[in-house]
Amino acid sequence: MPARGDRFTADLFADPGPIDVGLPAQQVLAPGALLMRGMATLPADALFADLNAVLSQAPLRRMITPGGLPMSVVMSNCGPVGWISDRTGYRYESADPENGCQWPPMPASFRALATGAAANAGFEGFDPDACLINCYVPGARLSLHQDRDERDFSQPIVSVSLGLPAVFLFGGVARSEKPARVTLNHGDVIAWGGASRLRYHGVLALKDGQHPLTGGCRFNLTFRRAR
Ligand code: MD6
Ligand code: FE
Repeated sequence: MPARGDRFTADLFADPGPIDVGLPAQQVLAPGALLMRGMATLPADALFADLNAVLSQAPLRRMITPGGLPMSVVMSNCGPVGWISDRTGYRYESADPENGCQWPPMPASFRALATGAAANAGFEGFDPDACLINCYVPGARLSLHQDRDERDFSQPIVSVSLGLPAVFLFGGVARSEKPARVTLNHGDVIAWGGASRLRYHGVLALKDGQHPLTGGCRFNLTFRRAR
């Protein structure tokens, strides 16, 4: 005759079956590089509204590489300085070359997310002066590169993904190192610096899709301390 407690005991230790634990909230990609899944999901609507206001002042445009090729990603900037590329090279400029005006101010929503993400990743006091806005439509890609146009490599970079997913290539500090592939989804944020600051990285050609917030494209915001 079973004792009264057995029923409880059986339930307590019963196999609950498969549980969907989802993706890990945070993932160290390499020393100094932290992926924070979904960190920008909650503020995404506000970020996107602010993004559209910025783009009404400084529209997306196709920049030309120093080699003379048009980039497939269209870009703009906000903040005190903006990253540009043309036949004479890559650099930061305080004025938009399209209209000679200062780049639009960095929205408070952008800054708060960037500094919060940096602090969470161990980069306290990050004070970005540039936000590069990248827009990918299907087929657009970014070839393997290092971000090295900034003055102080002790400062991290914070990257925010909005809209369609993309496959991010995360390489080593040598171009020859085979990059890892990391899918970046809507709301994902990466902070990277330290030993990872000069890692090669890129984005594979965007796949077709529709996202409820951004439609048929992916936006990436990268925050830097350029000067
Ligand atoms: C992108 N990101 O995700 C392009 N650079 O669309 C970058 O080039 C990048 O995500 C430096 C740090 C993080 C990044
Ligand atoms: Fe980059």
